[in-house]
Amino acid sequence: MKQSKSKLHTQNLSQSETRDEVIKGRRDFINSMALVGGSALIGVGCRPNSKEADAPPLPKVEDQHINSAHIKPGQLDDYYGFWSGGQSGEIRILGVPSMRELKRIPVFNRCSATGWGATDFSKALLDGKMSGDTHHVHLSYKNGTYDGRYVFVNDKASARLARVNCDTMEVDRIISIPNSQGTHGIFPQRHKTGYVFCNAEFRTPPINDGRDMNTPSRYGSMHTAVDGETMQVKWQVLIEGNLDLCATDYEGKYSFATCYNSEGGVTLEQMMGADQDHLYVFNIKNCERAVAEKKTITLGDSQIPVIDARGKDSPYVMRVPVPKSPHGVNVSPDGKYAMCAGKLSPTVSVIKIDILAAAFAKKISPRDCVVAEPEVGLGPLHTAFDGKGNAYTSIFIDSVMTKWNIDKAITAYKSSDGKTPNPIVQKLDVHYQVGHTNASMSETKDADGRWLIALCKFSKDRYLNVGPLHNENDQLIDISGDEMKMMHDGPTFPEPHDCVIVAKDLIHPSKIQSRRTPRFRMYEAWAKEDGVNLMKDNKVIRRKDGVVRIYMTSRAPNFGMRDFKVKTGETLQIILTNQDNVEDLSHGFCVSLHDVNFLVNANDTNSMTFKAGKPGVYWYYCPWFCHALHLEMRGRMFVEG
Ligand code: K7E
Ligand code: CUA
Repeated sequence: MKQSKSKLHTQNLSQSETRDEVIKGRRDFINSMALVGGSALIGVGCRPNSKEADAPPLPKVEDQHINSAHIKPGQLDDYYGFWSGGQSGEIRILGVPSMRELKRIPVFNRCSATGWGATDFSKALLDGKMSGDTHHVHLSYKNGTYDGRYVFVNDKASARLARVNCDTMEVDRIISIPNSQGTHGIFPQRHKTGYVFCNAEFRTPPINDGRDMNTPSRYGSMHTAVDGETMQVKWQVLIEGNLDLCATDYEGKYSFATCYNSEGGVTLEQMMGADQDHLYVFNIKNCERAVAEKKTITLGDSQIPVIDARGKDSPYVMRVPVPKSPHGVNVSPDGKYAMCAGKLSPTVSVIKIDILAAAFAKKISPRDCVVAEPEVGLGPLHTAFDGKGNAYTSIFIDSVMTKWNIDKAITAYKSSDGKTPNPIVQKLDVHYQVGHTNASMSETKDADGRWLIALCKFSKDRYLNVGPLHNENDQLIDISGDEMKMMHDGPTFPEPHDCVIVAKDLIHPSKIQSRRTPRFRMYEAWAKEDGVNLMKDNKVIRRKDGVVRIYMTSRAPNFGMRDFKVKTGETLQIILTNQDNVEDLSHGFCVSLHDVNFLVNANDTNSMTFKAGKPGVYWYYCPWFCHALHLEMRGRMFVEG
């Protein structure tokens, strides 16, 4: 089926021209709202309420019997999808292409099922905070592809970075990013587990202790380098504008950050003021040199070295001018280009990475690094790749995915009319208002052009009505052929901003709890202090500091202690070790009327601290169905006055 790209293009356009009026009407409504002003684009809270809007959409997903996304019962998926959980503060693991949700990893949230947020280890990590806003999930790299060790995720709400250990699929570290608010774009280096860069989206007074509150001209934001191995903050670069999305190159030379508020505005109108903003390019070697040579400052209580790069281009940072309020930045799998999506401009600016050095050396101007700027549609946000020379940009206002050819875009940019050849290959409708997109292995040198995900912010009438809070709609698109084909709808709980799709062979979690994470170092230290063998002993230790540590074991369908005695008001610490070394055999520990409930996996130890309540008998029990006598797996806590 040889078909010229241009023919395909015309076909698809004519297809969408004859598209059902219902959808057209609906979309026109949204577009008109979005075009009224920036506010509509940012808060498209204005859902259509017209009669047309309630009409059912066309059945557009491919039938299941010809659907390449169909995974039979018992069949395994080809990819792990790591989804950010948005406002839920968690990470989710989906199987791709089935889009089955396989797991939720609590990160910044309180999770009743696992006890995350209440267990001793998680409580220490979370430091009293119970909510988060995750946007960007990325894995650690080696030589341009995933090394299967860590998942990093940001918390925009409290300016934190968390790391999940892929062995246990649990969070092992959470750190706060100093001098920052709105930690948004993050991206790890791709040549090795080096830095994870974190962008502060909100400009604040550099020392934010009450000074300069009403002097926004003094505000700035931070590009922060965190060591992905030790999770220590190494250095920061202070910038005048704000920093939105983040990306790294493949060689460890540069990191990128989009800036939609080069105006330094504090209101929406001010932030939208200029027709031009920037892609910041950070020169990592030069930054490291400045840190080594102590050409840095410190701010307030923070001891982290800060490079003050506000105001003008320097050896540390260069500002590539790009049109109006850019959003996503994504680097192509061949490492050659950084794609900067225009958001309020219908374009994607293509920045050629290997000529950035010449611009840093002032041999060419920063704008000369832009080698293409194809028009892709209204409201371009993020770009994914198939490894075959095509880019796929999510178009928020138009609700389409635009497939475009990178080489053609570069040729067109150089051509006399700036438009020939037409780089646009196809536009595919998605439902509705797509934010992020990603493709299988797209963020690695091994992008394989198999699957594309559109994370749609609105689902409207796509599913059964479940009340005012609608689900999001994640759509799966087959990109293995010449044409994009919609294969699957997947409703998700708000709001997965982003996802990455990882070949299954790269991820190898343990099936039985591995006891090599920082959590176990904590328990081993406690056991040593108390002279206890975690794996065997069932003991109540009354410590000098007043804490009563109750070491207990479990083996289906028994706890190692049938009962124990404590006093009202005593601080109790239950440390439960699951002796069952059997795949999929989890127990848990729940103490009636005490708000104590946590999970203990096979070969796991977990713990929670609480105060003994009023005198009486309180049953503790195993909340995880583990055995025919699971309901009998319980014991009594005697609380004496
Ligand atoms: Cu585009 Cu937070 Cu990644 Cu959402 S950001 S869409
Ligand atoms: Cu152990 Cu139920």
